[in-house]
Amino acid sequence: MKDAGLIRSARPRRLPPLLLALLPAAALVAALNMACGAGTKVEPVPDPEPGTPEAGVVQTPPPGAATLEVTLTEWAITAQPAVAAGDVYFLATNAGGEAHEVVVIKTDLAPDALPETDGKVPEDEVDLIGEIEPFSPGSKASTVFELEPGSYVLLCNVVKVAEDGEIVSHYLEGMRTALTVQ
Ligand SMILES: [Cu+2]
Repeated sequence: MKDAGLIRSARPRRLPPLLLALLPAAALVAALNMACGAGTKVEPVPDPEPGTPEAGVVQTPPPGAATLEVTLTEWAITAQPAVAAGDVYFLATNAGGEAHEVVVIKTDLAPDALPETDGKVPEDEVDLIGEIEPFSPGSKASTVFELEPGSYVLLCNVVKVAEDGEIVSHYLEGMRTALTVQ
């Protein structure tokens, strides 16, 4: 600092810890405001689920596993229609603007014919294999399931309740697709 002598008597230019802690949140709010366009008032939308979904975690596929790439958007879940039985490495990409999940169900029912209550497929009333928990837009997540031959459905079981009470069911909006394991 070549001009240190000039400000020797000045107090250190450091922000109080509380302000420092608030800076990231303030930057985020500013970024969100910008994303919504200048002059747009941002109304907070309550989230029925605790916490905000985080970015997905991608693991290395185990040797010998078949890979199934899954893409999530509003409102579709897409994947190749068939995959080989055994270890299946699910690699999911959230290409949408909201958090989504991947639920794997073994069923002979059509993807749009599963039981449904208040927009959700009751996971205790179906043969649930497992799921990738909701993860944030723009990220990827992976998991491995050992699948036997048969018919399956992949779906997103997220249900959002807006401030006005309107229910948005990702399943009912169309986030469901069939998968055949051979
Ligand atoms: Cu979804």
